[in-house]
Amino acid sequence: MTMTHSDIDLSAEVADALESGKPVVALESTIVAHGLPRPDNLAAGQALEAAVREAGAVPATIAVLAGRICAGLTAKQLEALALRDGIAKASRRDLAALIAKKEDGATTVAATMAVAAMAGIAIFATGGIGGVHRGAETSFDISADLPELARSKVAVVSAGAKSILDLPKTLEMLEMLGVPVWGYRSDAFPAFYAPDSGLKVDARFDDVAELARAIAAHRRVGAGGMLIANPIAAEAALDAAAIEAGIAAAIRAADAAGIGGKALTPFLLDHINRNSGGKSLAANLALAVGNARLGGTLAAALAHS
Ligand code: PSU
Ligand code: MN
Repeated sequence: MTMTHSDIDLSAEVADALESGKPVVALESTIVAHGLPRPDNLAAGQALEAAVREAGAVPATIAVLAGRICAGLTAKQLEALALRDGIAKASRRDLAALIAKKEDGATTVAATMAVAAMAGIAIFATGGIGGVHRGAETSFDISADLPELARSKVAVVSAGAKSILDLPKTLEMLEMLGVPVWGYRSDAFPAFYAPDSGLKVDARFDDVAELARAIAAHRRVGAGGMLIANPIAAEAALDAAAIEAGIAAAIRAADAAGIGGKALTPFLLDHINRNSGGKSLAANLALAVGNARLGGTLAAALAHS
């Protein structure tokens, strides 16, 4: 019998999978509620779950609903998250207040990792992680995703991070925090819409079984999580210079509007999406689905190892 956490409601399917050792992949809800525009965000949430299933694993989308942490949402719950206005963005530190006030929250990478670790889910797939923002040397704006990667024993499959962030500083912090950054079939750390940021991963894995063995080994000898970098497929990638102009414009608009704190990342993502004529959205969907598929494949390999 799997011991469940008293604040977490597992769906029947997720509970059954965890109990019987079947592969499970955690998915975040901030990407649905705050990372992608309506109505595509709902289709994206559904596509992520479908990709995990096609890879042979059970999806556990995580969110806080009326003060209960839910792992595994019904179709209706996912729909409400995607289509409702004003749902809170919940990082690790926000979970307790939402529980006490019986409120709703969409979980970020940090909060989703925390919940996955509590529920015993080893693999989590998303689009891109938060990190060190550009200008952090004066703003001190560094995502709680980075310390969470050092803390929770969860492998996070992502396409790297968007260059709304300072990618070299983000990788420096991951090194400092002892978080391995592993490339799936890539030597390069990807830059979300583009497969190569010009920066390197710590180790490259071409074989899923070998990568699953590394995850299992880090769970034994490491202290926290791992970042698996899965570059966007070449046919879905965008021109790096064109996307950089959109990112720079988004950062200027945020500066001009005085946007900071937890509102900054959603503001930048929305600005980029609105100004890219649908191209960034298609790429975002493609890379996130690719990550969900790899997450499912990895979870299956881990379960059978
Ligand atoms: N980057 C993306 N898409 C996203 C996010 C980041 O390309 O949806 C979301 C994730 O949920 C991530 C969060 O955990 O933004 C980071 O927010 P902050 O920078 O406030 O920590
Ligand atoms: Mn921040």
